[in-house]
Parts: sequence; structure tokens; C-alpha cells
Amino acid sequence: MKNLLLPVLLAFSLSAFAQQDPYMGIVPAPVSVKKGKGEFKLTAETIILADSPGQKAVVFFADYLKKAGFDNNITDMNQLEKGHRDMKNSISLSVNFKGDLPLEGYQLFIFEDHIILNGRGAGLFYGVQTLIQLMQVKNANLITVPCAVIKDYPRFGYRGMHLDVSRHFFDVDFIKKYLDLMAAYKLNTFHWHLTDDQGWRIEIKKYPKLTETGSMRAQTKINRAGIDTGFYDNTPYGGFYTQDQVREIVAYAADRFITIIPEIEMPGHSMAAVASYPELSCNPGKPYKVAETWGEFKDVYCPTEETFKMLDDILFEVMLLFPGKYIHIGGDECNKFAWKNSDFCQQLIADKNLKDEEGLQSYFISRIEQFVNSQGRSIIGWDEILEGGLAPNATVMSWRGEAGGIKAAQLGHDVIMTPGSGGMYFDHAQSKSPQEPLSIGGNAPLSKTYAYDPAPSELTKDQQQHIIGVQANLWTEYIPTSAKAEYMLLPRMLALAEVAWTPVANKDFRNFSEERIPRQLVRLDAQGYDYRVPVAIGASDTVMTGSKFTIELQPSVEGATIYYTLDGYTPRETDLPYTAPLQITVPEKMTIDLKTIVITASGKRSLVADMKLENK
Ligand code: TNX
Repeated sequence: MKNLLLPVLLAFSLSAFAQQDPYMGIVPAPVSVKKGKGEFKLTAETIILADSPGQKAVVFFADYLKKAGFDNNITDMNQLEKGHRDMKNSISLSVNFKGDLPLEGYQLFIFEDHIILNGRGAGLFYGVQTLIQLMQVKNANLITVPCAVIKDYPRFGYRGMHLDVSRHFFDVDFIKKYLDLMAAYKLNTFHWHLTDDQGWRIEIKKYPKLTETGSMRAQTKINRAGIDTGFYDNTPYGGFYTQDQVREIVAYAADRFITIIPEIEMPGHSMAAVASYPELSCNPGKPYKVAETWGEFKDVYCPTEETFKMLDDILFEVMLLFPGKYIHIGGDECNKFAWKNSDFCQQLIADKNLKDEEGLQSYFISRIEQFVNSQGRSIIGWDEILEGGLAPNATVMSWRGEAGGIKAAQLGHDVIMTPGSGGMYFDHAQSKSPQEPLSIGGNAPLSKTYAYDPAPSELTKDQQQHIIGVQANLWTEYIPTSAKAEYMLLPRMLALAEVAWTPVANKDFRNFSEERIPRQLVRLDAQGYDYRVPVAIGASDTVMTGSKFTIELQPSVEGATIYYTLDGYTPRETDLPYTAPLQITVPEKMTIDLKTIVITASGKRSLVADMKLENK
């Protein structure tokens, strides 16, 4: 990120967008913003005061300034005489201030001659994130911050982003980059999907074969046909995190007030583990291999005492690495074929008086829950864990729509909403255009993600309390590169942030997509993120009828250029740039094909939007 900040923030200052935007470009939109007049000027002389200089938010802020080329030291406020908090040309970061703030909340006062930021714990950190979003680096000696008073706190305590590192592996540097992004937009929970059929990605000392064998697959399916057809890349693929790397990532996240929830999948999605230790399956004699394609597999963990012992051991090591309250135990898509055909399982169902294989699944999850609870932690499972009866203390992640979440909340269980139908699946395409890259299917445009409300009206006020938050998921079957992961993530993750943080009354898609997203994207550009460039504001794939048209467009990214054609060809940078509203007259019985593309200053390109102007 070093030295990249300068051009981004310079671009910011050229912006006219910010002037009309009631939220001053900030994402997620705060609870309350009162714009002031004038600006604060941060220079080498500015004094940075903190009453807790070691607090992570303070350290983060000092680091940020350093990277932008400002090495102002932090002065310990406690060593100053009383009444010096608002000294001229100072920024003070305080955890000891009068008055209460909601959990994770902050207050930010930006005056012309000083800035005060109040917040406790994560609150101070989120105040710093807002302050950074407002800062405009004018040159190597001057940052300006527009005057304002901002009061802010989150709507939900759980604001999650998931990443599947099994289907494709992402290295430590990328995970850190992902966490940076989450922190900048006030997300606080990283759901790390560490195991699945296609790869076991976390070192477990007691069971080394999990990574020796389970982290490698012989090849990967490349197309999206059915499970048994299609072609493979003939290339071995693998990767895993050592325990040292996991500790490093956990600490990195904690420095950004992000808790990591590790997911160890069971009883299904376990081919990689079964291939490493076939005794975990109901047919230990069968030859197994780490999965090379996607979907549901028939072989799963067998609920033997040996399996439970091994899973407890694994979870024990996992809990030593991850200090958070929750351990995600998966629970989704457990195929019952092997259990139906296993004498052992059928006998167990009879012995334990279980109803059927769903009852057996419930028994499985409850056994694991007992162990996790005995270690002082709690389990989260996908909504299938409701089938056959919910384990007593489990939190449910509702992914197949909201029904599972609603049912769990009615039963008095905590719930995290993450429905694919609500635009929370970032492996779905971002539009219906055939120009979108390969995705798993489904359509989740930015507007759909943005519109999602995790509090279902079917629930009473009390039951609503069980909706502890919301999450979006990034499954990576068709995401083999980090650039594509960023492309699928951005800008939808910013919409997620607003769903999770911003009060419903402050949400406004037009303001979000037309005023704030263009600013945020140019900022992400300079920080080295890839993203999907939205088509020009005002453009879309449509047919319009009439004879005279005035087409007004706006770039979807600040500083970007819109190029267009009227001849049916795909526009590129050699075509006409859009500079003023287009006046187009369509002769009778003719159709004019207006095609537009947005190309950013960094060279990123939008899809081509095709507007057919038809005079019938
Ligand atoms: C379903 S969401 C799954 C994942 C897939 C995903 C693809 C969930 C709990 N299970 O294993 O990757 O669909 O969208």
C-alpha cells in the first residue's frame, strides 16, 4: 500500500461528488453526519494525542499516517495538563471521555483547528476508519479533512465475511489483504472455511496426513458441467496454512478488531479428511481421493467413537489457535447414502432410538457440540443442523433462504443471516450479462445485496434479538485467482457492510451507488484491489422506444472515462469519449445501438452496456 495512498487521495480532492452527498462518501453510511464549514489541515506540525497510545486503533492510525508519508508521533495525553485535549492543530483519540456510546460506537468532531475522536475498543477503531475515509492527501505535506460532526454505531454486532480456501487456496498475504478490506468497512467477523471435499487447509499436529494427503488434489475440474462429465486440468493443486501462519493471521485480524471463526466441516464435505484417514468413513476399505470436482459426495464421516475421538482432537487443536467464542462445524449438505447402507449406522440409529438418518445427523452434531461446549466455546452450523433436531446451544447460519433462520430464532437460538436468495452469495454473477465471468450460477447484482434486510418481519421483537447479524459468503469453486476473488467481492462487500452497519432509515441505493461507490472504487484501485467496474450510471441493457433521446451518463468510478459507439461495435478507448449528454435522433423504423463502456484511470473496464434506441 506504501506510497499508493497519495494518488488515490489526490483523486478524491478533485471530486465534486462529495459536495452533495449527505454521507460525505463514507461507507457504510454512519448513523448521523452533520457537515460543517471549512476543513482541518493535517501537516507535519499536527499533534496526535491519545489517552491510550498502545490501543490498536491508535497504532493503526499512526501506521496509516506513516504509510502516507507523515511521521507525526503520538503524544500520550495523560502526560499533559488537563484541558489540553482541544489544543490547536491536534487530533485526539480518546477512550476516556464522558458519556456513554453504544457498543462499537464513536463520535468524531472535525473542526478547523482540531479533531476529537471518542470511542472505546472497536469504537475508536471504527472512528479511525471513518476519519481515514474523509482524509484527502493533497500533497506530501498536507492532508485535509472536511469539518463535520459524526455519531455512529452499528446495527448488528455480527458483521461477517466468509472465504472458502478449500476449493481454491489463498495465501497468507491475500488473507491479510482481505482482512484489511473488511476492517476498512467495519466488518468484524471473518468466517474461514478451512476444510472441504477438495482440500484440508489447516495443519493439525496430531493428524499430519490431513495436510500431507488431504491438502492436495490430483487435478481440478475446469468447466461447469455435471459432476461426472467435463474436463480436468491434469495439474496437482494444493496448499495449507501452518499453525504458525494461522496464529499470525489471527493476530493480524485481532489488531483490526476482527474475530476469526474457523470452519471444520462435518459430517459431510469431508472427502479430503476421509482420503487422508479412510477409517473415518463407513467403508474404510474403499479407495478414496481428495475431490477433484464440485458438489455433494456420498462418502462422509461415520459416527463411530473413533471418528468422534479424532474430531475432538482436531477441534481441540483448532481451539488452541482461535480464541473466539465460535467454532463453525459445518453441517451442510451431508449426503445420507453411506449411513443408509451402513449396518453400523443402522444399529446406532436403533440403539440410540433415533428416528432416521436425520436423527443421526442431529446426534452427530450434538456430540460435537458437547465437546466444544465443554471447552467453553459454542458451535455454529449451517441451517441443515435443524434437520432431526437442533443441538441445544447451537447458532444457526441461514443460507437456504431465511426459513431456517426464522425457525431457529423462534426456537430461541441465535441466528446469522446469509441467504443466497438475499444477495449474500458472492459466488453468484453480478449481472445477467453473458459478459460476466464464469460463476456458480445465480444472480446477485449490487442492488440486490444492498436491498437485503436481515431482520425478517415474521419474527416478533423478542425473536428479532436472536438475529445477531449478517454475512456474505465467497465460495471459490470457480474462483481460482485472488484477482477474481476481489472481482467477485467488490463492490458487493461494501453493500454488505452497509446492510450490517447502517440503520435502515439511512440506506439509499442511489446515493450509495452513484455518489459513494465511485469514490470508494477509485480508492480501492490505488490500494491495489481488483473490482468489478459497474457500467456507466444511466446505462443498462435495455430497449427504449421513441425518436429523440437525451442520454445522460456518469462514470461509475471517479476519474474514469465512458466511451461509446452508435455503430453496433464494441466500444473501446479508441472510440468517442462521453463528455456531455448525447442527443440522439433515431430515423423512423430504425434502431440505434448505443453501446458504452467505462474505463478507469488504472485501465479497468466495465462490461459493455447495450441500449437499443428504437423508433418503431
Ligand atoms: C452450497 S452454502 C454450499 C457450498 C457451495 C455453495 C456454492 C453451503 C453451506 N454449502 O458447499 O460451495 O453452495 O454456492
